[in-house]
Amino acid sequence: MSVPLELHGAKTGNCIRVAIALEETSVPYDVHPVDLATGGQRSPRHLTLNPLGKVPTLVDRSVPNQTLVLSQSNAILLYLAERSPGRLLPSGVDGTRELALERFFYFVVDVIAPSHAAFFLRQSGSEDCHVALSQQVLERLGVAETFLTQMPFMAGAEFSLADIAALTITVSLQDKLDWDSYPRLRRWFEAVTDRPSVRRGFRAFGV
Ligand SMILES: N[C@@H](CCC(=O)N[C@@H](CS)C(=O)NCC(=O)O)C(=O)O
Repeated sequence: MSVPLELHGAKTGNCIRVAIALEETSVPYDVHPVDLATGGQRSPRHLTLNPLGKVPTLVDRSVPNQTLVLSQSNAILLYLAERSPGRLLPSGVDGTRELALERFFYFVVDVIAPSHAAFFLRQSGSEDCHVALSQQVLERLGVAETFLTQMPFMAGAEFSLADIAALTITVSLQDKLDWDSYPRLRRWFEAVTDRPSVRRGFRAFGV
């Protein structure tokens, strides 16, 4: 019998992306909730897994005597893609895999990371910088409209890591987007949020 993976995390974008990837690949996993509100991420138990005191953390005990612990959400996503060939990244050598990776990194580096920075700027009282960076994040998300010109998903004919990366940030910005300007993005959003794996991933840490 296969040993379920352990996903230690909470209801955050970084953790939900991992849960969606696990659901999409049908890999058995157990959720280990970490209560961020009460500092569970800094508990001695969690720190033995992730000394940075962050979530998500994935533990794979499926290979005897070789427990694998990963604590960067994007490294986890790439690991899951390698573990299930063809499910989260195209496996062909025709450029489709490279496009999926390019778009995945676009959302992770050019949209999600500055969005986190904008949140930090607001918390630290830099309102002008927060507003300017938030506007740029929205514009960059809007670029996704061009990715969808001839394809149903962010990087082609198949759902991939690029869609997972685009999804959680779109959910968090959905009230700020001028949807009428982005008809393809709207169609994509409606389709991917309706996927059973995505629905289950969003519910992994509770509704
Ligand atoms: N680069 C890390 C960031 C991890 C991270 O910042 N996690 C947040 C939740 S999404 C966290 O653990 N916050 C609690 C804290 O910083 O105390 C990743 O992508 O996994």
